Amino acid sequence: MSFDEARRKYSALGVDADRAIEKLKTVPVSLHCWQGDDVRGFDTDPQKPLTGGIQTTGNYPGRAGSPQELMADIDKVISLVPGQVKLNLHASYAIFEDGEWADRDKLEPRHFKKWVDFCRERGIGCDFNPTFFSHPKCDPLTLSSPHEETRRFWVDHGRACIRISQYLAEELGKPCVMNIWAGDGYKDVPADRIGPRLRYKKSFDEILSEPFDKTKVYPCAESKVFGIGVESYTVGSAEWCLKYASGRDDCICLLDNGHYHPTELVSDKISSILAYDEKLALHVTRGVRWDSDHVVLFDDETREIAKEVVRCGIDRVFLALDYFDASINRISAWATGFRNFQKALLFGLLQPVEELKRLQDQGNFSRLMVMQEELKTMPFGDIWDEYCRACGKPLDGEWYPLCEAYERDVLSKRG
Ligand code: RNT
Ligand code: ZN
Repeated sequence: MSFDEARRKYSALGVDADRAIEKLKTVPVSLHCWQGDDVRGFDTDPQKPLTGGIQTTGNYPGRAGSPQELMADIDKVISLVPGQVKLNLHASYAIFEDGEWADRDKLEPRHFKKWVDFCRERGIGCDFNPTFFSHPKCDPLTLSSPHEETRRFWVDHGRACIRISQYLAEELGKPCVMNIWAGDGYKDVPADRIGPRLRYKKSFDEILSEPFDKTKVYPCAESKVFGIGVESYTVGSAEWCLKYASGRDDCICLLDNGHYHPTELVSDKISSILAYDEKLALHVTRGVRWDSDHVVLFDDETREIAKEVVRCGIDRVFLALDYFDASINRISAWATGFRNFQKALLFGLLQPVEELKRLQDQGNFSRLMVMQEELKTMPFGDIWDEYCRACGKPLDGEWYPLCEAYERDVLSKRG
């Protein structure tokens, strides 16, 4: 069988393919609920524009328009991908019942009960994100607003989200990563750069003053370089988030690889942060020329990120996907990106790490280059197929027809 042959070839390099497969099965990767409905959520008018410097493009039919549809779609994705899925929710996906509605500063754990039931039935954990965008209270700033009433509203939202994250972690018995990202910034050259950054800091401090169990809830700060309509200045810059997280024992740096200048590489940032901090969080995406949130591919940088995660300690990094493509079948977009990141992680786990390090430390850069190049054409696909089989999930070539059938039977019937 081709897997045995492939396993033997890896074994000759000192790599245990069975161990790589067993390990990857246990590594949670957060699946972002927002790919299913173009980041619209359920708590405000779905026709309103997306704000906060992010945008989806495309109008492919079949977008999920209700919690039931989104859950069905997530189930479909889970059936198509190998690995340990975790759900990633935004606060805007609160589920209200019996005509009730609560604004973001008043959200309660019970508004996420349906999601808890969903995750519990599937044995998966849940991560969470306060939603500081697409809402009338963005003035347009949120946590850095000079208007105290606005700032207070968003701090109260953040604190409500800490309570919800604590609830998710407790109910599901799995840690909840709570990521704080706000698109606060200015289109044009600001006159005061430090003022908003000081208010942002004060707001983060106030949010994190809400009590929570540090072994269950992991707040993060996600930085950004710029956004649509906020091209000149972003309050939560890379430096701001690095400094903020490094100054506290209850906040983690979150790196989104779409949030840097196009020649900067997140694969090279991971080890710098892990040289200081115990934990790190990632949003894996694909920027095309800018933070365009294209579907994650099995490309060089995704593989390099995965290799670094493995080498620095896969259990030290909270892994999540973050992209949204509305121009193709959304289930396909979701499954393609999730499968590709799984592939990248498996590829990383199949590197003869110790041997490569030894070559580097010996200064044997010729041999190192040859070996790194040859590793690219090892029979990786056979190990990948075996991993999919071990997870009881469809192989490459098998899943897309199932996606097409779902489009025909379900998505195409949506209004
Ligand atoms: C935006 C950030 C952020 C969002 C999600 C929806 O640029 O990447 O993480 O994509 O929270
Ligand atoms: Zn992100």
